[in-house]
Amino acid sequence: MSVEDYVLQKLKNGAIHMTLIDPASQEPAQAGKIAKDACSLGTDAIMIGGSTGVTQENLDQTALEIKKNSNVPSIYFPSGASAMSPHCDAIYFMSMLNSRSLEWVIREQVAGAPVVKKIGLEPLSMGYIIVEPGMKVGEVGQADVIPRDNPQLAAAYAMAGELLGMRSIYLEAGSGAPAPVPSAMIAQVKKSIAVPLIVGGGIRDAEAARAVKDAGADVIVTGTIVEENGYLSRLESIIKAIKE
Ligand code: 1GP
Repeated sequence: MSVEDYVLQKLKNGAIHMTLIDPASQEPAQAGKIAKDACSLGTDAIMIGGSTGVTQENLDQTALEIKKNSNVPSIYFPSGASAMSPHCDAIYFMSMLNSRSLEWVIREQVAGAPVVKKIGLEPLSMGYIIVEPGMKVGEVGQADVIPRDNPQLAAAYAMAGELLGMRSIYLEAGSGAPAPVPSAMIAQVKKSIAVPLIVGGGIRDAEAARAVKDAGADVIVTGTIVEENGYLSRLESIIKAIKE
């Protein structure tokens, strides 16, 4: 089964959780351990990526360890075309829709497309929208961040992505954001599109995860918490809140 079909199948039973692991944040063996723990707690997929510091080497090694230690698909969440790994099951083939720079809207994709085709990575087409504060990814991506009090603008971007043929939309507050994407914005985007809605950035506890899910997110992404000591119980309660 393709990764896209796997995700769509899962979504028939409700919202799902994805664990984001940044290859630049720990040794590959630790990434493997995190993936194993996350799988045992019921995460539905592992995303691999980070805004800075991802190299071909740390990506390949991390992806291999994750594959060895997990029983869910691994999806590369790229920060550009410079690193690409055949050891992931799929790649978010994504465009940062609200970047001011053509680099992140289309040029990296032009550089990466021939490689994705060549190594046969399954592409998961996605429109990436950065919401205030945007954190590192907003800065690196030169995003015109969506103001937190402007859900209509977020929805218009999401609709544009969908009408361009993108098969999922990601609302991103930025890794480590002080608060997740506002519920009103998630709800407005959700009712404006028919493709799966991914939401991430700043989700650190079960209460926040539940709010994001209740607002309409289909896929809830957490990253930073697994980089902290004693992440097991926190991750467990987040995944439970999403699945209940
Ligand atoms: C970043 O949305 C993800 O792309 C995860 O964010 O690290 O804040 O969980 P956190």
